[in-house]
Amino acid sequence: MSRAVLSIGSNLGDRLAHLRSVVDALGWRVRAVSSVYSTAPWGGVEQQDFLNAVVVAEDDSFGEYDWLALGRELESAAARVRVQHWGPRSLDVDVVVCRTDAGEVRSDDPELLLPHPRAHERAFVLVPWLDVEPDARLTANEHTRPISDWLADLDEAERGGVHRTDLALVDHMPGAEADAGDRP
Ligand code: PH2
Ligand code: MG
Ligand code: MG
Repeated sequence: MSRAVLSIGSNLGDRLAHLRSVVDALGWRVRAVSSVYSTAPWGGVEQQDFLNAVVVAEDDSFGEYDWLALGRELESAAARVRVQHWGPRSLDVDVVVCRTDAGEVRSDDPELLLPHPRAHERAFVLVPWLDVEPDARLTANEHTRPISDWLADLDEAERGGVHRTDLALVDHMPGAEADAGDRP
């Protein structure tokens, strides 16, 4: 079993379509999809607001690098443009945490740091994640705490920049339906 929490974001082009492309590509792997949030840019680069969401996905045959590879493929497919570190992008897919039968994956690989080392500082990750896994815990700086506690520690300004929208990534929660047909 491999279960990943993916943070997805876009602030260029058709932002909602870019986020939807992730849910569509994940297909039967999707277990939960958060609301879509409009979020003030984090990281000090002046740029357009983002749309952000969190998706939980499972695939027995996947390891953590498979989630990374799939995320990168989808970023390319969205013709990702990134000129500046932490700057505007058409689609960003980040693996926040990954759990396998062996437990939670920890990775020091600079290409795939797990758990994501900045997730606990980002309301645009924690708020949508709470929608889909209200009891989730996250390790940062050697502390493992409920994500609601990490969120409570953030500045009011940081939390206040994250607004739930009426936009949706799925019309209904995915289940055993027609497009589940490619499940192995
Ligand atoms: N992604 C970044 C940098 N800043 N800010 C928001 N609000 N949402 C993002 O997804 C985001 C960001 C780098 O990945
Ligand atoms: Mg990112
Ligand atoms: Mg990224």
